[in-house]
Amino acid sequence: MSAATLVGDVSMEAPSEAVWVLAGPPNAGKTSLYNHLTGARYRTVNYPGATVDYCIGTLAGKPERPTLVLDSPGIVSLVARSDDERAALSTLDELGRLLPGHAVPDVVVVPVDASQMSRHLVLVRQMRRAGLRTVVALTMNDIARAQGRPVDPARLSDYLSVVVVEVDGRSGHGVQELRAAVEQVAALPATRVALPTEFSLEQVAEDFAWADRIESALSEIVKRRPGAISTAGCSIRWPGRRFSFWSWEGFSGASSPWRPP
Ligand SMILES: Nc1nc2c(ncn2[C@@H]2O[C@H](COP(=O)(O)OP(=O)(O)O)[C@@H](O)[C@H]2O)c(=O)[nH]1
Ligand SMILES: [Mg+2]
Repeated sequence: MSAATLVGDVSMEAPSEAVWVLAGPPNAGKTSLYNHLTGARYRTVNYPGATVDYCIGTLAGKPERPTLVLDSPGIVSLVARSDDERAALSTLDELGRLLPGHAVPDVVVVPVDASQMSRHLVLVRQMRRAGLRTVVALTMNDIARAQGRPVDPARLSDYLSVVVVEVDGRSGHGVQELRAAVEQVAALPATRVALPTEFSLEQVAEDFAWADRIESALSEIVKRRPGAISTAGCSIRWPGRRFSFWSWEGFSGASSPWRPP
């Protein structure tokens, strides 16, 4: 069997299928979401030239468009530091090597751990900058809530200009809403994807400062208005309504979409 061949009954020859890739830091909740989205059915797949295994399965239920869901190994940034990370990142810009007919994922679902926001947000920013269609699944908000600093998904969505859906990776609460949001984003026109090959120190510093500002702004809101944040369900900012989802202008530097609450 060639390295790119999927094991089992998942077809490789259906380019009409959508592909959603779960990508993000280790322990952010990727596999938990994968299990909820696919009904925990999976096949393993091996990226050509690498020893990294992925889980791949089909979106459970009866989606309008048949959809493959891919659970990839953890990454902390879009510039690889190891072979495993390089292989994981290949699913974002060289997906065709794994799934012929698919150049890039239709949507990248990024779990963001609400209890460790700033590191995780930097990755989301890099993904947006790379042109990837991204939806944030806000996980671990139960932990952030227990720590007295829950994250308001609606406000986070405003700051990021990305659709944000709160989910609980253990119970699956919010996964139906996540799925609906991802389907909407998947229907948007594709953009050119270009992953960075390196980062300048200035860029990294600026990205972290940006993420810290968002984290501080979110916790300021909790301090000023304790109990004001909706803690149930999810919040979705549908593309095109509150922001121009795919326009990147002003997404970095002085004209960042971040604004104080
Ligand atoms: N408290 C809490 N735990 C979660 C949540 N989502 C996932 N977990 C747990 O976090 C751990 C890491 O999750 P996993 O899906 O394996 O993360 P991955 O490394 O990104 O694939 C597991 O023990 C999950 O049960 C969540 O929303 N809240
Ligand atoms: Mg995992």
